[in-house]
Amino acid sequence: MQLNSASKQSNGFLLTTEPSREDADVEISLTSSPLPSSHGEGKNRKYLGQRGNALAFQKSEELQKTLLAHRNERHLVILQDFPDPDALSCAWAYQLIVEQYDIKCEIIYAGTLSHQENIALVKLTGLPAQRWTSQILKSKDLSSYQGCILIDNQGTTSQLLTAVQQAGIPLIAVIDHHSLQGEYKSEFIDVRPHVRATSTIVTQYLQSGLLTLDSGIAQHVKCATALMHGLRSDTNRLMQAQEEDFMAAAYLSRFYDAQLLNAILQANRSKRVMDVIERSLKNRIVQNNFSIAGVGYLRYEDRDAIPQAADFLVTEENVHTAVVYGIVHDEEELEVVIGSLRTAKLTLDPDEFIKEAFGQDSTGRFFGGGRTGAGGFEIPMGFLSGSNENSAYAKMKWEVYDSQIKQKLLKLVNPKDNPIQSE
Ligand SMILES: [Mn+2]
Repeated sequence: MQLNSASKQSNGFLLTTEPSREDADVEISLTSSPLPSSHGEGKNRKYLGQRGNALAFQKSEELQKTLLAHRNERHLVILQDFPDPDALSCAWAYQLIVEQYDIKCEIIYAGTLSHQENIALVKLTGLPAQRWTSQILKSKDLSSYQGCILIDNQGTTSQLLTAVQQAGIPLIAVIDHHSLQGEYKSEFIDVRPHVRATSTIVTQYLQSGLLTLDSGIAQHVKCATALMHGLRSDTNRLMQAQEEDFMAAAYLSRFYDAQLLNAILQANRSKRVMDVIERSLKNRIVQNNFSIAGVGYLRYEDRDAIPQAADFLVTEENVHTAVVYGIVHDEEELEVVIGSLRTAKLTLDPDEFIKEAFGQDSTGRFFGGGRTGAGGFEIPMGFLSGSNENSAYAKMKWEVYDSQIKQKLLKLVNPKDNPIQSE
């Protein structure tokens, strides 16, 4: 129980609640605060005493209040179906934070850990995330949970949220850095699209006292390492990191295990992932600095090959944006078109681009979205799923989707094909 360390800081919070996001550029020197600082909190303040801190403090205080109101409960942290290091590490840190409030939370995802680095991250750190397939979901008594939390996603990329909401489990918190995807009835919302990684947001919670990291505790060291990995992976190895992200990384550098991080990063790609990258290279078309590649069918567990192929295609000279997509199928003949966008063009907003290219489904839900530098989309194939025993049929089906997606993308890529911009 370390509640007091957080509550002692409430004076510090109050000092900084007036400036809002617009004042993020104003430097606030928290270190000159005359308030008493015990337990080395003064040091923590120094790290946060830069731009963006006011909002971070305010949100940490709000989160603390929310957690106090939910003591002794059981919660579910829902991650995207294919969780990335940013999501996994933040969920873990969140779990450690709420433990202090006697809240038990389980970290769940519906899909699979696809990227070799994610598998290594979970194995090497013992990260407590659980895969809930539809069968497992059915076997669970959801009435034993009093709340759910979305971290590094807003439910649009998770199959689990619908079931959880149907069970009447209220949304307690949304913590994310993707653009706001809709209106949420959540007690606590911290969605900051200008921050490059959710790991930065969660590290700021740690810095403001919601959990005092201790390098003597192995779990803390592993969690800090996971957060460092999450932060690096969402900022293209810090190359797209901004001051706030660097400040968070600087703080984590006091606790993380560099050797462990290195071991996670050493994980090799599988042959099948290499094959998808090869297909993306062969199939790509380059127009107006966009590289577009359909890679055909791939297995569910190799899904992460798509963003990895996009990461690779965007490195070609004269290419600023890459889009790679394919039809991903699971064991049960369920098929979905999945695509990834990577861009180095600062003026291209992946969220806007994907929403404009693919639009919405019949319920008004967009097929995808994005964050700085990256985006993704998922188009369910519904009635057309499966029945690929006949290879001519499978080929035809792929060609239809391939042409349709290309047309939609090329409308935006070639201004001459864009009726809005012609003449
Ligand atoms: Mn993220």
